[in-house]
Amino acid sequence: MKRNLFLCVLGLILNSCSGGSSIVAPIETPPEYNPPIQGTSTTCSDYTGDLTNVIWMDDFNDEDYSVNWTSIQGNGHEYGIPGWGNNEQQFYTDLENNVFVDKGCMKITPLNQDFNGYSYTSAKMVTENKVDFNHPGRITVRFRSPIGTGMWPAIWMMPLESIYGGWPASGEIDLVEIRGNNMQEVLSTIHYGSDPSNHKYQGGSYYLPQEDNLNEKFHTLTFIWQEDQMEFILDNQFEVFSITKSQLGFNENYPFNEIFYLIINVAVGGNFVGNYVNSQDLCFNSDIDSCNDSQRFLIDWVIYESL
Ligand SMILES: [Ca+2]
Repeated sequence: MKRNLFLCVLGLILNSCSGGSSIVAPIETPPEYNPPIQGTSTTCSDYTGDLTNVIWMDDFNDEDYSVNWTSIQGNGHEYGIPGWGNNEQQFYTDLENNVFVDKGCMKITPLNQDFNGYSYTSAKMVTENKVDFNHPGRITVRFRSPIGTGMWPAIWMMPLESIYGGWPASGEIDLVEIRGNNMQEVLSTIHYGSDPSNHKYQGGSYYLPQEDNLNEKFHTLTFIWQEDQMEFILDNQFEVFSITKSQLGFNENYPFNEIFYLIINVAVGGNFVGNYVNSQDLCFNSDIDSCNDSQRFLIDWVIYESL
């Protein structure tokens, strides 16, 4: 996804501020598309696993999410990075139609909605200055993806203090990125490099069978975070990606042993999804009552454990 101020503008010029997302995973095969399933409001679960090692968790049983999460506004202009550095087309709001907690889930809804000169609205939720994450630890998110061409749901992390410099020098950790027109692919990626012109990334993807697709079933992604080592596991069994400091070739300024915060959002359009949006795949703010949860990003719970 995206990041930092004027360095990022430079990154735009150099076509390197996308968080690499557009670079990391060009569309390799024609995506399989299924029309949204019809359904009513989804009832989510309560976490039932072992609580022994829990440092922090959010099961989204409180309608007021603001204890743990802040809703970021805008399209990036305020941060000097229009389109959030990726040519994204949405304007983020904290309006209930874009983000709310319901039946045990946080639900993010990308919408057709004219707003401040943009054609789409959505939500971007961050734990910055509310919940910190560090190694050694394990972060697991249970989620279900919206389906639709142009949607870009993501669960990722940025450094709380960019002590090695602006993006990407202080790192970026993408736990989950999904293209809304491909419900079988999960991508995990890390970004680093001394400056935007030297942006580097490493990542992997896992392809689910159609019967286990991301839109019809919940999945979990676990980020196992150790000193000089990171591992991304889907559904507690499939490795999406793993990497070590030595594999990355770091001797110093390795940025991934620092404190990060969590981000959950749905972008609309942008380089990662090929800059094409099928607006009919998104709900309409003018007809919000007919919007169903298959077109929303559902976050059932987030759990942060010690190792
Ligand atoms: Ca829940």
